[in-house]
Amino acid sequence: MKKLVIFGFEPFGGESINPSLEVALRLPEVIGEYKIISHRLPVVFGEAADMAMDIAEREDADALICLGQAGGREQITPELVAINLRNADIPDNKGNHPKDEPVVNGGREAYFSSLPVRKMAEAMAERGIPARLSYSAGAYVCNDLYYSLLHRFFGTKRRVCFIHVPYCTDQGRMPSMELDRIVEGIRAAIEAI
Ligand code: PCA
Repeated sequence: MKKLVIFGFEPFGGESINPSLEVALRLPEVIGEYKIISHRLPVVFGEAADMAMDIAEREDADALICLGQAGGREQITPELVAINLRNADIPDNKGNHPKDEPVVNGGREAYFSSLPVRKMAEAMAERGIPARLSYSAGAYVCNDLYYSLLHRFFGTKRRVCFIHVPYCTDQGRMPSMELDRIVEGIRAAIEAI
């Protein structure tokens, strides 16, 4: 059976939960032809990526799906692009706040996802889950992780994508989505790989 590692982030920015982690932990053990393995990552530039790369190698993952919270978004948004830029409007969980730095010195400007993100967005929408493709994962820790994984695993069997999710209803912020609905969406997205 193929292995899919799914990453969720710890809370950040004053929140007590991060829906990305809650979703990663609620997925079934098997989806389609994939065994699902969930891991939690720190919201820290560089550290999240180093940890994720180690886990991907250790698990010999075939696919890597990173989830992250995108407060303010109304839909689940698979990300098409990762850019070689770090920029923080708020410090990460270790107080780093880089300004316009590269993720990888000398790395190319951007990578496209190596998983079929448009198809994944469409699969969610067909199930009635609010979803659309996004063309910017920002320049914070999520993009840092996404760029690092695509850079490291470019041309290998390990395919990678990033999916931003809205706040979940339990966070008491708007706009938001029920956790169960986000789980259903991510499941539909994985089935579409
Ligand atoms: N969202 C942040 C980092 C961690 C998370 O869940 C981001 O979009 O960069």
